[in-house]
Amino acid sequence: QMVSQGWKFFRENFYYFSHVTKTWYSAEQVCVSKNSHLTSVTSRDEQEFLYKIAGELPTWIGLTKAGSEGKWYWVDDTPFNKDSVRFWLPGEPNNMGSNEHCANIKVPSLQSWNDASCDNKVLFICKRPYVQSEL
Ligand code: 2F8
Ligand code: CA
Repeated sequence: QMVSQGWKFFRENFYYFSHVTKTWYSAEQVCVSKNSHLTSVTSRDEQEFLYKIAGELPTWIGLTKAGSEGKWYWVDDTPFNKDSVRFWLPGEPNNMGSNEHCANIKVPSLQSWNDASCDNKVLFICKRPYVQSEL
C-alpha cells in the first residue's frame, strides 16, 4: 500500500522533505496529518543527513519555545536538555526582534540552526518512526 511513498529512510525513521512553504505551525499540522511531527535532531549523523538534503533553503525543524521562560523543546516530545545535541549557527539563537520562537536549518552546514519568526513560510521536514512491517 506504499505508505512510505515520498519518504526517505534513515536510521529507524522516515523523513518527508516538503516542496511547499508553510508557517511553522501549519507545517506541524501537515506533519500530524501524515502521522508524524516536524523533525527532531538527536545526533550529528541525523543533522548531517538533514542539512545535506535541505540544501540552501531554510527548512523548519520541530524545535520551538514554550512558556513564560521561552524554553526550547522538540514538538515530537524528544527531550531537549543539557545533554541534547544542538547545531545553532554561530550567534544563534538571537531572538531578533524578540519574535523568533521557531528553529530552522538555514544553511547546508553542521552548525546551521537559526531561530526565526514562526510566521515565516519556509520548507519543512516531517519525521516518523519506522514501524515493523512497512518499508
Ligand atoms: O544575521 C542573522 C539573522 O539573519 C536574519 O535576520 C536578518 C534572520 N531572520 C530570518 O531568518 C527571518 C535572523 O533570524 C538571524 O538571526
Ligand atoms: Ca535568529
